[in-house]
Amino acid sequence: MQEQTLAIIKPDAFSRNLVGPIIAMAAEKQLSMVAARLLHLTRKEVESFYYVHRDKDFFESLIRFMTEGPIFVMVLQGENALTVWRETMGATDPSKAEEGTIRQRFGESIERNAVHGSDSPESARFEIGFFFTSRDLLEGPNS
Ligand code: 3AN
Repeated sequence: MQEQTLAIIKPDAFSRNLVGPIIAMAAEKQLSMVAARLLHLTRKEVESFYYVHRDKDFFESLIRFMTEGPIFVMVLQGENALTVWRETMGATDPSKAEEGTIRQRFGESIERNAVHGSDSPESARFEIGFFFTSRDLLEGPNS
């Protein structure tokens, strides 16, 4: 099934110039970029984006991390894009991520784990809509 997922290259990876290598890893898995933006999130934006985690102990620290520098946000499209991108990222905790995954290669800790990917079709819809309008998508269902 053709799907679209939201992917973020987080501040830790962006600041280490890892946008290129990470995009290359997505392309190797036949995921196409259909929208992209470079931005520096505000505290309010991170609070809204990660609102499902608002009650977690790590929420405040996650906000600090996600606002510390620019991020690269993109919509990736392809066959089973949600699963394929999550497999390409690896486990949330880089020390548990499989060999060759993005987080195993580039993640520094469970928090500073280089990338984000939507975890369900509902999250993908919310997250894509959070950053993009249908006009921003090159070849989406609405174009
Ligand atoms: P994933 O990004 O693998 O879907 P989530 O949705 O559980 O993981 O967590 C969202 C983000 O919150 C993670 N990418 C990570 O930056 C941070 N995070 C998750 N669990 C922890 C934790 N136990 N301690 C610190 N930060 C965490």
